Amino acid sequence: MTTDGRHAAPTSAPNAIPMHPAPPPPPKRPPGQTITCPICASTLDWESLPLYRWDQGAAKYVDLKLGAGISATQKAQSLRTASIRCADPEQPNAYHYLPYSYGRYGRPSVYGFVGATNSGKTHLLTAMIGQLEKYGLGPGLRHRPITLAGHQYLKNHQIGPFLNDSKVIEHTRLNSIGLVDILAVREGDGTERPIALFDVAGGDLLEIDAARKFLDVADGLFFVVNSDELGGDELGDQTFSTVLELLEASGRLSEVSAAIILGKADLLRFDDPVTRWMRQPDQTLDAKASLEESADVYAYLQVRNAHAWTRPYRDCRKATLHVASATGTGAVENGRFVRGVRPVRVLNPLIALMAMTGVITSEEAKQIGM
Ligand SMILES: Nc1nc2c(ncn2[C@@H]2O[C@H](COP(=O)(O)OP(=O)(O)OP(=O)(O)O)[C@@H](O)[C@H]2O)c(=O)[nH]1
Ligand SMILES: [Mg+2]
Ligand SMILES: [Zn+2]
Repeated sequence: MTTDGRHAAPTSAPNAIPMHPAPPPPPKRPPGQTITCPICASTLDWESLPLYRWDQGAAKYVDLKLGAGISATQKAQSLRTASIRCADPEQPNAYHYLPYSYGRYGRPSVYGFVGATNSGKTHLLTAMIGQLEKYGLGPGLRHRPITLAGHQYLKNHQIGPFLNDSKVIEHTRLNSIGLVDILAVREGDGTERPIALFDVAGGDLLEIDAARKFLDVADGLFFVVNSDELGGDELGDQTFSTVLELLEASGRLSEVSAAIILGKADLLRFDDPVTRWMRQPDQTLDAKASLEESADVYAYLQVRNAHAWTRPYRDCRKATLHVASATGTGAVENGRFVRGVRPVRVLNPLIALMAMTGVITSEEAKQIGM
């Protein structure tokens, strides 16, 4: 999908590609709950919207007809890859399409990545989803992908080449809507809660209104500090301040939680306390350790004269700070990380954000974030 309301070819719009069977029955959506469109912020009564499907041959969205005679399995399969259409209120006759699964399970908790171009957002997100697939979220937490077709596409075209073949991921296409994946998360025997992950090109965050519309619905943000740029600009990352100012202007700053990630931490592996935290376990829900790590990273950023990068910690509703590396290594030759890829502590920020935004609600989770 493109931000100007036209739709892109499905090869670049993973959610549009139907390819994966195995239907799990969806939990019921809370009755009467509306969903806010993450692209234009319209309020949508999800179940009343007509359904569409991507027609590969015609290269466009067409009406999805669920004939009266189809079986429950066929219907579930069609719905899993169906889309809904939203009419952009600001652009007459402009439409955009969202996966039907996006709002099917209730209002998703929306998380986005914020940081300048090259800060490492997409590698971090990819490593996060990859590690999640491999190791899960840790004790007491379960997850499953909701947009199965989109998730499969992501696995085949981004996560696999990155984790298995150590391939460098390309910069995020400018002017593209950044919904990357939707997951359902369940804590113990509790209800499943959907989370939606957004990745936007750093350049778009600074300039393109449409690309940052998801800020109107965001519950949590990963602010990615580029370790390679520390000390380079004392004013910090301009995308951080731009996003925080936009949230303040719309009165949403007090609703949004933040996980500040000192990313590409492999570049700082000889600095204490970075080296110490890199050796600590991932997939942990531990309020005491989280507070200690936050305090250490905060202090480290102060020492490195990077005070401005800690602003989300002061401004947002709740916040934590983390040490993480998407790749574990930096050297690149011919589009590959030459020493292979070994993500370090990429899941803790996700778990912390889920705790801060109320997706997980145990006593320990409630104590995460200041
Ligand atoms: N050393 C090291 N380098 C990394 C790591 N993650 C990413 N990089 C490098 O940083 C570059 C940029 O990473 P991206 O994930 O594309 O950055 P981005 O923030 O998504 O950039 P835009 O899409 O342009 O906004 C990559 O090409 C990698 O070479 C990491 O964990 N460690
Ligand atoms: Mg990117
Ligand atoms: Zn919309």
